[in-house]
Amino acid sequence: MKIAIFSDTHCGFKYGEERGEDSFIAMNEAMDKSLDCDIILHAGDMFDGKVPKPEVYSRTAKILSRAHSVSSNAKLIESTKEVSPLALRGIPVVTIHGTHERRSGEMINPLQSLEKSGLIIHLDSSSVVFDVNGEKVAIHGMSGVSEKYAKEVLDKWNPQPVVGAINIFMFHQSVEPYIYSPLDPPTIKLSDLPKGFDLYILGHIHWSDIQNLHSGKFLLTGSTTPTSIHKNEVEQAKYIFKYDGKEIEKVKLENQRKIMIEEFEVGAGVKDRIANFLNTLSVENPKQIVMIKIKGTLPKDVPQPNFRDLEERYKDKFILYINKNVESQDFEDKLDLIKTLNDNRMSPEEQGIRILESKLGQMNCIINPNEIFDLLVEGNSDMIFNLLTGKQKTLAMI
Ligand SMILES: [Mn+2]
Repeated sequence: MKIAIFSDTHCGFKYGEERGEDSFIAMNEAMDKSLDCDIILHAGDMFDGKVPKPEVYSRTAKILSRAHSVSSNAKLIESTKEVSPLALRGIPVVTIHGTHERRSGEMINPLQSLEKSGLIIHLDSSSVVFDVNGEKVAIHGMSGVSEKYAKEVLDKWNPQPVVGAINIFMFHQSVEPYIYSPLDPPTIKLSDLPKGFDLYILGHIHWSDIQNLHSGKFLLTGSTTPTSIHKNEVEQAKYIFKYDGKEIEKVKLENQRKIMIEEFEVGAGVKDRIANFLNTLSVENPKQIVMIKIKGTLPKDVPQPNFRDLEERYKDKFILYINKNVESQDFEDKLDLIKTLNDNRMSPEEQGIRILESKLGQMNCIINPNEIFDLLVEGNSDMIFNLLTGKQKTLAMI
């Protein structure tokens, strides 16, 4: 048997923007490389959003439907949930939903919707068993839940390995030491995972890793495309994985942008130093993602330097982010802000204004945050964008 595994395709990430095609290119390549397998597993965050645009949904559906046009030796023999025969055409695609797709209560998430269209099997604390050329493989899937309930949900479900089968446990959470956000700490440790499975597959975290766990193997799939970029992702390629019941093979995804992260100390000549560095980089196709992180702190009365002209000057050569989307310092600031907000017990509106105020302050913006906040609440984002970029000078409607 051969099982293809990938995850965190984030279809629709930055849709309509310069990187808007990247998620589809990567998922298409992942699908290309999976078509010689009997089953395809997707460990969550197929979509970047809970309610994907029809354009995003249909393009994702089209990629998935390619699995149905190729024959597979996998036959469903047992299941703890109802499976549509439509989902068993060609290579079955077995999925769980992730944090990006989770919706509350009775609301239908996009993976449940794909399942109703007969494109996938969606596991949510449920299991399916296939026969592949006389070998049995059982796939047990726990879709993403709030971290604080993860342990409880797992304990309540209490999945049991199927005797005589290769058993795969697939889930989408933070697990010590694979943590997405210190604001949302895990309740599951690796050692809490149920024993007796041959392969544990974890989505959610966007870099990849393989290690031994209990008497089986543990695979952190990583994403097929970078979203908020962690430094571990810069140091490794993106992969899909193929599992034969014993070994995990890594298959590298080729159509990826190079990513570069570079740090600079704030202070005199920082813009020249960044420009000198950018001039040493090669211009690639597709463009490299270059993340510049400005370190250090300025005295309170010195305004933050503005890097928009640099971004403008290099926009044809790189996808350039200066002091944006970089974790650590930026992230710690947010952490502090959220702690302060919690301590001060402000209303959501006050909290929103406070966050906006701090962002505008960083951009040297002189516009009153209260006024912009009201425009935001009204959904008048075009006008705000024009104000912030200087295209519009007053708050009067144009
Ligand atoms: Mn993800």
